Amino acid sequence: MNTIRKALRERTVTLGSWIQIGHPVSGEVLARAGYDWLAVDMEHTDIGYEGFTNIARGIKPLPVLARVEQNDTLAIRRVLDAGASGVIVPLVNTREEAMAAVAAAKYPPKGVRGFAYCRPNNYGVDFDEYVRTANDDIAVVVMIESKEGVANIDAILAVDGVDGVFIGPYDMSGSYGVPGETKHPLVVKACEDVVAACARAKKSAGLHVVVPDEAAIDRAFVQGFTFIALGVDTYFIASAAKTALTNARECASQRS
Ligand code: 3PY
Ligand code: MG
Repeated sequence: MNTIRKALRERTVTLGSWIQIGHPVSGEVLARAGYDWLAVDMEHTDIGYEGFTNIARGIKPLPVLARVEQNDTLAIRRVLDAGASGVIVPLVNTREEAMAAVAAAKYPPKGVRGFAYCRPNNYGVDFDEYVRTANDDIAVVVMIESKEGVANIDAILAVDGVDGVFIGPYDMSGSYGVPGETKHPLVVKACEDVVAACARAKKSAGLHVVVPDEAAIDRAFVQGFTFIALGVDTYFIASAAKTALTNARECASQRS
């Protein structure tokens, strides 16, 4: 079983980060920072399959997950064929949607993933071995980011093949009528309900700590999340660039 699926199933803490820049350099830089895994966001960016494949090449051997653009059989198949260690599937609201995500990620008879010579089976050289192990290796994480998803959380977690869930705090806040207020009591309560359901189902609870300040990271640990994405490559650049400029302006004003 690949390290990321094993960690999800054993509920061990892993720390990842989030890629929205469609160039391999961003993945290389984050991979060398020592994260346990990286996720490439194909839902909210212009990163396509070619971009994903090139980023995955730069990240290797670190596990790379794809946040696919939607819960779609072909979208999931294509990132797995490009070498994703697993998928993070947005906006999963029901048991049936969770079942569809799992089916897309698994070869028959468990699912409907189509067979092909592709990057993860060494373009066919290791086809038999890959087909034998892929269903056990590929991680499936479904995103809970709506009121409906929270209401159906037990049924979603009961789906065989769902290795964990991942909360999208911003969409969650929108769904509860408090857009952007990720610390609003309604959103906090929704997160707590999801974590409690994960504990009951013995599956991993994940969170994207989009702005990873110390307080937010601590809150994620206290709440019981084990699968945690820290920041976004674009946000890291923006915040470090701003800090450098603020420091420089402060130095300049003290000298004038
Ligand atoms: C959200 O906050 O909705 C997200 O999808 C974060 O990744
Ligand atoms: Mg979202």
